[in-house]
Amino acid sequence: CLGGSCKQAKSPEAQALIDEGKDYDPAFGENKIEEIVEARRDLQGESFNHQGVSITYHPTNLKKWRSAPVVLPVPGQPGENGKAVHIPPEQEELMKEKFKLNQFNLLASDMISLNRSLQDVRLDGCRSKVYPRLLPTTSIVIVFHNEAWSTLLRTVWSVINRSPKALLKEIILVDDASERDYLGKKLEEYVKDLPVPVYVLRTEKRSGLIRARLLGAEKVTGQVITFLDAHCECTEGWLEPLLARIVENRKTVVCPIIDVISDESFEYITASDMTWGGFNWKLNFRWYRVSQREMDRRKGDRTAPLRTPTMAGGLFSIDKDYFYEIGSYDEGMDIWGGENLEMSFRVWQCGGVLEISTCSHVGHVFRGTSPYSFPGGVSNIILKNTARVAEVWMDQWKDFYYVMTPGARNVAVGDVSKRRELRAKLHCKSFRWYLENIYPESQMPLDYYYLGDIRNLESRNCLDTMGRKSGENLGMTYCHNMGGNQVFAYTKRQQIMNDDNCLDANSKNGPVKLVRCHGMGGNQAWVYDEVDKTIKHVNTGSCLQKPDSSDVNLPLLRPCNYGEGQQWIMESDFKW
Ligand code: UD2
Ligand code: MN
Repeated sequence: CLGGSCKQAKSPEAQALIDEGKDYDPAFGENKIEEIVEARRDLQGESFNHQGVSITYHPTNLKKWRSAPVVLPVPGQPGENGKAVHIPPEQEELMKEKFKLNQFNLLASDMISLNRSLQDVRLDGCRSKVYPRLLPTTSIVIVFHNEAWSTLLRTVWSVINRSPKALLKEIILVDDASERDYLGKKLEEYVKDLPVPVYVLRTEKRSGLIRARLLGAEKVTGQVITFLDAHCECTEGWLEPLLARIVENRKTVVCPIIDVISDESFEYITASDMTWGGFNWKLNFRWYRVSQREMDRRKGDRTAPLRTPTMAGGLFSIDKDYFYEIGSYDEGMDIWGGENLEMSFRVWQCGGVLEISTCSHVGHVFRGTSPYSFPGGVSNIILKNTARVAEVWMDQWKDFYYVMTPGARNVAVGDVSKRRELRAKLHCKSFRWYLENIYPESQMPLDYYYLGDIRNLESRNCLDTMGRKSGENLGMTYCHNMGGNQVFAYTKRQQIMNDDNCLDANSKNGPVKLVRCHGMGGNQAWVYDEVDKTIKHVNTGSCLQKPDSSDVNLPLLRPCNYGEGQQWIMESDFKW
């Protein structure tokens, strides 16, 4: 009798398993024995034809197929259950010293178990979700340069501890020419005896994360590649929702919610499921609030997969064949940056889908500054990578990047012809299509009459954001012809905008403020008259006027008098 009951097994196959005695877990009760039989069968390599692609599926929702036993909190050990670690005052000096090595609190990280326990942070609706029992296998690819031992191995352990064994093909660590001894032989020895195959590959010379990931991807034998940064922690149930989306549509690239592991205390802090990825005119990746449009499409269900305009870049799953079909990565990109927007635009424009699965949570240590070197200079590298994104994918909207980022105009982007050929070969859609269909809420206007500086006819000075934030006053100063804070778009929706902010006024005598664009007209609607050269505020009928002598940096809103002080030129001198 098994599991305390003496019922007959429901099939001879089930009986055979019971007789074998190995695979039967009483915790599941006898009713579940069919599942184990089925699981067994699938493990023997049954495949399934999905959208013309043959995928070998494996069982998931049987606890006994986990890669390792459930991790329980270790009483007394710092950081268990994702709690913050507190450093005693006498160790503060040491803490500060160690912080410099990786730009996070290494002393705290080293005090925490490599196996630390975490809360199950999922929404209730996620916990009760039933995923297809048959899911593809995945290989995890983690690239690193000079990563700390404890964060790297905690990433590895969190994958092992919280992934179903049958789904986890292997973990591939790619060392991008690290200069730390422990990442050599010691690492190779350590990973030998783990319950899941873990391999260490090494780049010959510093290649940057993009080419290091390409090296790792080549060795993948699973059906899905899952990329992670080297300082992550996966939580309960993180993997199944990612793989399940790829089963639905193999052209889905799917990210978890990226929770925050504090760089100060290593506390695990859940991130919002109401944010998605966007970008500003500088082509920095940024988080923004999910649009009402997308909430409506998901019928308000926060557990439903979220279509995101862009991804952060570090953490995602992608069908291995699709990864190559759609052009893997741009090998012309160095070290760090840009590849996340490149892949986001490419996936959407070339017929794929980019999602955040709100039921999958993975923590990541976000840092204030980068800990490693950028051979050739940080800004050169990032400007170049980003310029490649703009040149290949953004059509005329690349202008926004160049006007906003003066330094980028002088950077050599290198040869982008291969990537443009890829775009043509895959019959990818235009950036206009992307803005219209995927990201209508974007900071980049779909239609605009003008992009450049706005100069007063009398004073010859230019409107300038002075780098101020939303809610602060618009400024004005001499024209520098460099773009940046002096660039404004005059849009078809009657906005005058710089990056995220629009000129905004709520009374007929001003002040004129910079306020986050809302796209609803109202206080942010302006009309430029090409003949009398006025910029008129629609709601109040007042005109934008140059500052008076009492405050030379503060443009005014005044009743229209059609004098030169209210005349503005929208014709830039600068070239990009
Ligand atoms: C984010 C992404 C990161 C990447 C980057 C843009 C997340 C959580 N992170 O920045 O994955 O998309 O944006 O490029 O979405 N590395 C190397 N060689 C190098 C430099 C870095 O192997 O030359 C490794 C590094 O050790 C780390 C990974 O690449 O494991 C990502 O680097 P990061 O953690 O500095 O990037 P992050 O999180 O600031
Ligand atoms: Mn990172």
